[in-house]
Amino acid sequence: MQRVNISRRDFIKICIKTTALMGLPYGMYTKVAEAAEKVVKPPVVWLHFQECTGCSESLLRSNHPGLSEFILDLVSLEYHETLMAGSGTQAEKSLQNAVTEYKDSYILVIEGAIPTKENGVYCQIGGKTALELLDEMAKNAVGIISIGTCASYGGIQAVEPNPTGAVGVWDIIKDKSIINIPGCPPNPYNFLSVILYYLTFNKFPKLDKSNRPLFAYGRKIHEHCERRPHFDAGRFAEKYGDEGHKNGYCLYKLGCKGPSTFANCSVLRFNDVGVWPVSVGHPCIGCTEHSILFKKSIDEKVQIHNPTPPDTYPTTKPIERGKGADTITAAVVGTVAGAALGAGAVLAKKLPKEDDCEKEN
Ligand code: FSX
Ligand code: SF4
Ligand code: F3S
Repeated sequence: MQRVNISRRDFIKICIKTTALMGLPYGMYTKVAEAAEKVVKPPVVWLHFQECTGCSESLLRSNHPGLSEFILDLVSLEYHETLMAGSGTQAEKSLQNAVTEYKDSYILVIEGAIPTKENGVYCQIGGKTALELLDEMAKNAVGIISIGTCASYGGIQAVEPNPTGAVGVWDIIKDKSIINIPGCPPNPYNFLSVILYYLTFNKFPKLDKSNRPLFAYGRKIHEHCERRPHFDAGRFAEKYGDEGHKNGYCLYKLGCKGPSTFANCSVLRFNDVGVWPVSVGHPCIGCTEHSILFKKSIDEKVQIHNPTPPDTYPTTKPIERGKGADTITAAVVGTVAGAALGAGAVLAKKLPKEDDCEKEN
């Protein structure tokens, strides 16, 4: 760690943060740290298919001291087209060497979707299609991590009419543990935590029905959103740049998919400066949800309850002392309607959810 400029203090801080993220008791961070210090690193083969490389970028451009170095030091990266120094036949040889040397023990990381039409001709590396490469490399892997929404579910490539027949890894490989870490791009800490979980417990974490680690995707972002009090009080931004938007009101009416999106963005945040889409005024577009991302337009509202116009979204104004009853009534109606929306969300939370189911992996 010192070699890659990570101080003991930073090392412990990252271990504590990931321990909390994995939902483990605080004291477990010592076990996580021990696992991270293991001399034998798990070999990782990382393949790129149809994607923008944003997943690797988000991991490498993190500005937390040494996070990318930390991640890259945890594993033995045998092959990664964007990062490796070798190219051409030299690179292909290192891929074959990895398969021979680490048969049945390497973790296969896939970034990007896999085109399936015309026998997969739309993505080829070293003369092999992504389909062939995935099939070949999956056979001898101990497990597969699909990083990003593209590798998990097809992502932007799979948008109708999906000209290349792009799909996610789990649509093709059926006989391996597949851990989906969706997000476009995903938070690097979620990837780091899956690796640390594997190193600590020698198995992959529990997954939801969409094969996402429950510790990271077990709750809706709406539950911990800082704009939630505005949602509950019926205070919404109506248009970009209006007073509500400037005042940090809830973005539901601008199409925020937070009430239907399972992810930890509102808690974990991005770039180590505490931001996430909603905090900077953009509605969540549900980038971790295969039924939402690129399927619902940005301004389309997700259903929370059956709205009963016209008082579902009343205009709300701050209650000012000494003002007429109208203003107060508007605010009170707004609060009641907002509470109804909130109650709808709470009720929905108690109903069985598609992703509530846990899977042993
Ligand atoms: Fe996809 Fe990754 Fe979106 Fe890009 O490479 S998840 S297009 S941000 O980054 O695969
Ligand atoms: Fe936050 Fe969006 Fe939920 Fe509003 S709808 S509280 S902005 S997650
Ligand atoms: Fe994606 Fe929504 Fe989080 S768009 S990054 S799931 S806030």
